Amino acid sequence: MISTDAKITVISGSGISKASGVPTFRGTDGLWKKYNFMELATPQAFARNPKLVWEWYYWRLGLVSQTEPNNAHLALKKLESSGYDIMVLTQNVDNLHERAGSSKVIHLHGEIFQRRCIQCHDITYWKSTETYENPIIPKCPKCNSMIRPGVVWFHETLDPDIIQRSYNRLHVTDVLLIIGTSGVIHPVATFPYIAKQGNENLIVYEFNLEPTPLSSLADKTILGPVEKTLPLFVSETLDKGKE
Ligand code: BJW
Ligand code: ZN
Repeated sequence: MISTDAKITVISGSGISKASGVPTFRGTDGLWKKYNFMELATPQAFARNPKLVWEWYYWRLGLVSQTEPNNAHLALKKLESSGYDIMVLTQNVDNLHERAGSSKVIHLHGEIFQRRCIQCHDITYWKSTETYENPIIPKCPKCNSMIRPGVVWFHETLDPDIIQRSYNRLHVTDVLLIIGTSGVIHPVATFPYIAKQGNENLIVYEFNLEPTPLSSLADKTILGPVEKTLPLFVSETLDKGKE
């Protein structure tokens, strides 16, 4: 039972978007089985071969733009609509939480629809009419330098303001839902430990197909596809709230 005045924080990963058709990173059908992250998801890779990196991102932009939120994203929105204070800290670069209607979403690893100039750091977004069929390297309209995807690659630090806002929330959270993440990428892998520090009453639920390194910290790991397990969990939570 989750009290109706509880602050709920979600840490989500690519597993929540799998049923929408967005590939995960690790595992047998993950992106890193097919693609080498050292050649595609590091600043060094972009400096070496920006065209290759952009080709990969155009492919993913096309893919993500065709997807819809699934029942797991919608279940989180249902919790919010029922009056819960819920904040989503997502590692995902897709916008499926927002499209499902969640209003408090922090993108820890950036956003795939965001573009950033490597020189003047001007931020722009892809147009909703874009078809991603012509993978040219975009140029900044302000300074004519190369534009890069607005995501966080390996070896890059997360935005300090985003880290601070996440910490502030983790320190006051009552319930933590860890959803569809392998829990191996730092610094996000440490977030559940930060939430636990000095917060003995914190309740942690994990949703995944399989146990992860974070399972030992969770009060309960709910195994199974999150697009099925989370709607069930939310319905039970809301039903109990009414009793
Ligand atoms: C389902 C499901 C279903 C499937 N239902 N479940 C400290 C210690 C050790 C290493 C480091 C450290 N600090 C930094 C590092 C290095 C590195 C790191 O962590 N490496 C690890 C390999 C150890 N970290 C970094 O580089 C970070 N930067 C940093 O810390 O800066 C400081 C620094 C500066 C200079 C030098 C060194 C450090 C940045 C990390 C950025 C990660 N970027 C990516 C790409 C984003 C852009 C893009 O998308 O294009 O982010 S990598 C990729 O992994 C992506 C994800 O957000 C992230 C996490 O993956 P996620 O979401 O967990 O997906 P999977 O595939 O791993 O897991 C899916 C899960 O879902 C699985 O468990 C499935 O079972 C489950 N699942 N279907 C339920 N239907
Ligand atoms: Zn510029």
